[in-house]
Amino acid sequence: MTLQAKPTITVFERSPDEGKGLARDMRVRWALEEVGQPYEVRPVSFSAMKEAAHRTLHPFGQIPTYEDGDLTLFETGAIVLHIATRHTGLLPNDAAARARATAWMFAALSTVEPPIIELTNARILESDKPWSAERLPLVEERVRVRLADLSRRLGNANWLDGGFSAGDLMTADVLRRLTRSGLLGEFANLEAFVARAEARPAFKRAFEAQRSLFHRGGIV
Ligand code: GTB
Repeated sequence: MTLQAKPTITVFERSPDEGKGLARDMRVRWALEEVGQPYEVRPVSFSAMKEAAHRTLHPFGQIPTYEDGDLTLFETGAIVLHIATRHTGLLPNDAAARARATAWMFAALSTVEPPIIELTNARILESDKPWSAERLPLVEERVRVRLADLSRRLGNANWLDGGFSAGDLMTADVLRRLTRSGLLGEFANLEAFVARAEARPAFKRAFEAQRSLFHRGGIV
């Protein structure tokens, strides 16, 4: 495999979150910053995302994608795991601890994130439906159940399993989506966990990079 100097990621040309770092390129940027790997960014419009050229990179016509030499990846779990595996800094050396950190990545994506996405859908996409007000408390409760379990496991620890890992990065990024919902505020240790993650210099660099892209109007 030939590797180019810098990997390239695709991002929203103009993110609907207006620079709040809520789109999923944020976790990839953050992982790259944590390991000190410089990267290029290729902004993609909503229409270009659905065209054949982009679909060769991403079968579902979404962002982000990751290209490094002849390797192309989609799905942020796979991308962050690839970055964490190829560099030091995001996964422990001990094999068992490494496997547990990976389990937290999967937990973030397949156990914690789905009800949070469902909540966003319920609040935004379904708000005009006649059944929306009745359904919303059910969806909120599903999020609350996950947060309560996560909060119990985290307890007073700084991170989920020892030192900061890709599992914490993924979990914190997933939880960030909730900061304006009020739900995260019900769990003081999770709120502190997200604040601790956002205080990391790598997070700040990644956040600023995506924010400045939005404020420059998507043109790099
Ligand atoms: N499972 C995939 C992954 O983890 O990589 C999900 C990728 C995904 O959902 N990508 C979204 C996308 O490309 C952007 S992040 N959507 C366009 C489409 O499907 O046509 C989701 C997102 C979008 C907007 C906000 N926001 O405005 O706050 C937050 C998150």
